Amino acid sequence: MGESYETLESFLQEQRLFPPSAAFKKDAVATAEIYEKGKDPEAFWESMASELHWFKPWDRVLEWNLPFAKWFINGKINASYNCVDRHIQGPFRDKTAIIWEGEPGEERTLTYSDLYQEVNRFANALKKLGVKKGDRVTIYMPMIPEIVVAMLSCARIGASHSVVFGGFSAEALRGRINDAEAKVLITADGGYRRGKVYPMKQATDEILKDTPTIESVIVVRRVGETLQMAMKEGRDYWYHDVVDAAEDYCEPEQMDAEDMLFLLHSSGTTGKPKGIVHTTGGYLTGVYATFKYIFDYKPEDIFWCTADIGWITGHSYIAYGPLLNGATQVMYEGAPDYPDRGRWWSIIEKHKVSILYTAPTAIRSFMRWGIQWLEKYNLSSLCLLGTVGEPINPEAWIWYYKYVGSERCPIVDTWWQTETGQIIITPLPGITTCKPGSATHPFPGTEAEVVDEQGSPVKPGGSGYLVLTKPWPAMLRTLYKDEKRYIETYWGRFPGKYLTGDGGKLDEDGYFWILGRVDDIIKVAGHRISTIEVESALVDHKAVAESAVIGIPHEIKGEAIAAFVILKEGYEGVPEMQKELAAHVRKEIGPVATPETTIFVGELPKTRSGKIMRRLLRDIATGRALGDISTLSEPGVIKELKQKYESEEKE
Ligand code: 7RM
Repeated sequence: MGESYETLESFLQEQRLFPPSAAFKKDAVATAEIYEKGKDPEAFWESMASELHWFKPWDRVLEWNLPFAKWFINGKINASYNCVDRHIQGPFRDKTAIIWEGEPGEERTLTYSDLYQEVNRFANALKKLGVKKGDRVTIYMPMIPEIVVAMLSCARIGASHSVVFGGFSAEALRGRINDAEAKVLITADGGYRRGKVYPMKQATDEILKDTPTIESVIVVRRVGETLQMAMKEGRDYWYHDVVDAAEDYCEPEQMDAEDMLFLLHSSGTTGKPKGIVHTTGGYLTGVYATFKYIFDYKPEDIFWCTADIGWITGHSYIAYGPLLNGATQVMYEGAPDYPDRGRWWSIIEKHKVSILYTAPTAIRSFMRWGIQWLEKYNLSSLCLLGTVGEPINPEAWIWYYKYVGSERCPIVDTWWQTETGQIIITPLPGITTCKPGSATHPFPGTEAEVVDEQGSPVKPGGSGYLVLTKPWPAMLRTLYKDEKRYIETYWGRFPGKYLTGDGGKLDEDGYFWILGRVDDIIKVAGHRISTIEVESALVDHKAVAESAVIGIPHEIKGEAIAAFVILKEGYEGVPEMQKELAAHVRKEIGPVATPETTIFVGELPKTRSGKIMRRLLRDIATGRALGDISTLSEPGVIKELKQKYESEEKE
């Protein structure tokens, strides 16, 4: 970064607080009273819900049978109606909903009425293929407008969508389809990434013989001629064919507030991903309100969330939050460094993006690439910046503030999870004085604590487990077909408190600082991966006897995956084996789960009861002094490991 780095250094020395500017405050959507209102959560969320369209209002706001919440009891609502129909009846009829930019450079714009037409027709097409209220539909697609259309079309007819991240492998897709028992799969021929075409439909063909519930496959033509694939008669349909043949209008189903809107699989602390269940009324209310106030949304804004729709961030802040608010948003298909490292900034300049929502890992890449890429473009349209996915290091925060936002744009560091559905801990621009690295305070109408081992709140200055102490509307309702795991995972540790799995610190001023996961989940470039999932994939390989996977700090990705592997008799820990195992993990899970380092070892450090001591592996991998090893069954193991690791590092 050369010269600019020195200025940045001095900037960091300042330890400034970042209060909202007078200019921003003047027109801010959220004003200080919002925290007052939030003190009565039910009244607060009720007033938020009443800004949406309901076919029938609710009888009661909340029924809290710990740990089971029901919001907006007996209310009837439809998500697609709220995202689309509601707007085309008013002045937003011809307002742009989605400005889509494909990686190769093409551009498509969909107004709210375009979206309305497309959703109605595709919803009818799904019905014609036999999809009914209560069914599940799996969506495995690149970042193209049809993915939003597909989600809203499911919602329109009362089917739950289960989106699987397009970067996951077909194997991972299979597991998720079967868990959801999906009737239909919606996919595309392929997508573009870094100038290359990758096949999707063709990849799914390998696994479709093992997904007995799938009756039809609908394929969007994204790439065209270049991809060879077979369309199976009576099972596979082209999206454009079924949409063209469909009727124009589809009556939206009147869904109960507590009907399942979607299922989204997320890594947990076992090898099997959890099916996180989100329902309709509360979820829509939560994402509607948080989008409006946290992003200071105004009708003329151009919003851009850079996440993939396959993750919760894309569900809540691409598919639902912006559309519920009638916002105009940018959607981009590809990589940030294609055709060059200025791509994002060119998109911001071209479409005059005013709100940018991205992940710390991306910011760190841009820091590394240098400010010359930003300087070529006019970024003066930006008004507000957001981050999500992992803790943001103060240096990256300051860089984002200084170089992307020109010290003009507030930054909202938003903490939340697949399970929370909506942002929970966040500044409110125009109100909150920010401290770089702190997600600051719970959103109005939500409540968090940092507690010690006994579950008692820590004093200011203390650290411990981050828990949520009141139900919130977009909270997960259960784990799909696994209520027991829901209760145990989230409510088993501290009675009456939702366990987030994150460590937290409360500072002297009452600000929350998120310290990262305290369980076996890691965030690799913001993607949520369970170390156990990677271990299961590794031991699934014929050469592997045992493995232990940990997250290690990584400059850009935040965390990276390190795998310790014991090979079976007759296999050798050679570089080819490393490559083979990496390829195997990519096939089983997807590229995001590929180990950064693989170390072949003879033994793993275990307690006398046989548990792998990951803590020691982490100490070794990070070069830290070894913690307590008194419970180790074979203390000699650790010496060998340390030597092995250090010699690998040198290579
Ligand atoms: C939205 C999302 C959830 C986990 C969560 C944290 C980490 C997310 C922040 C953060 C520090 C943040 N959903 N996390 N946001 N850590 N500061 N602003 O990422 O289900 O995929 O992951 O992500 O560990 O528990 S997720």
